[in-house]
Amino acid sequence: MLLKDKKFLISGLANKYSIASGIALAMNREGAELAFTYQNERLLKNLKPIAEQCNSDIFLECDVADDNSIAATFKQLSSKWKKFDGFVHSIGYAPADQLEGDFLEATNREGFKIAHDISSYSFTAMAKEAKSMLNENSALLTLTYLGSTQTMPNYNVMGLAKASLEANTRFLAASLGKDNIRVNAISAGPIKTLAASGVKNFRKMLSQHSNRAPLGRTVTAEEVGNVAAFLCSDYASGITGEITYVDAGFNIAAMPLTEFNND
Ligand code: NAD
Ligand code: 0WE
Repeated sequence: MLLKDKKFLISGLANKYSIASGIALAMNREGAELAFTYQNERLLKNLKPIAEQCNSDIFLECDVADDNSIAATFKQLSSKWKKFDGFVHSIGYAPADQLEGDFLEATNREGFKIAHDISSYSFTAMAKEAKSMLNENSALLTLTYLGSTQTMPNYNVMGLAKASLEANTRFLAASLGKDNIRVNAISAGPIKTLAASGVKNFRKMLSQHSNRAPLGRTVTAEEVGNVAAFLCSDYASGITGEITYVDAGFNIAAMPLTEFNND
């Protein structure tokens, strides 16, 4: 039991396919007590059954676009938990028109601002509000994607926002190190979640991934969850500011070996 006697707040669980859902189930399996945030009323009905599976009855509405909402969330949490051991930030968003077509054509000031605000600043904002309630040895975790360092069609301004989120992870790690709070990110391979469902040619991307990845397949939210549980546990006490890839090895392979097999 990696996370026995630890308490974590999970954000970004929109439905059972969410990466946050795989993370919650793995962390609960490892003994963590969990609380959840949800973006709006509409998503609460999807969250409840999974929270129940995790024996949690703490659901807090939190729209990370709004500082008051973030502050209210941690104030409400403090009436349940005086102290806790960290949170998982599994939130990303850009307006749909930013994620289609040529980068230079698609990107505009408002889309850029929203992508960076919701997908990167919100991690800092949550850390600010959580800090006074965090135990020593706490761990913060966020979810990023390869589009931060490599180009690809359509990911566009989200790539820039993920680059910011990864730098955010390092600067938060530097800032919170003196309090013995660790901050890490998981860079997950593509997974068919709600956020991916609107994306054009996503199925093609999944099959390209399987072709190039050394493990010859995609990854599951459960596999991401297992690494999340480790990074949030005391077994990872020496790891902070790190981006850990959970992508079946895709990021290390420049070309698929299968193309050149002679047999
Ligand atoms: P998802 O749609 O299940 O989760 C995205 C979450 O962001 C939702 O729960 C949504 O409510 C939340 N959100 C958006 N705007 C918000 C706001 N203003 N306030 C509060 N919450 C808000 O999709 P997912 O794929 O599980 O995404 C989770 C994280 O994983 C994101 O950061 C995403 O970029 C990242 N990621 C996803 C993949 C993938 O292929 N699915 C790969 C790598 C990284
Ligand atoms: O980070 C993500 C999802 C990001 C995302 C997706 C949406 C779709 C719906 C952010 N904002 C929105 N806004 C919407 O209105 N991923 C890593 C999954 C993903 O999204 C892509 C991908 C991959 C992979 C978009 C284009 C190309 C590849």
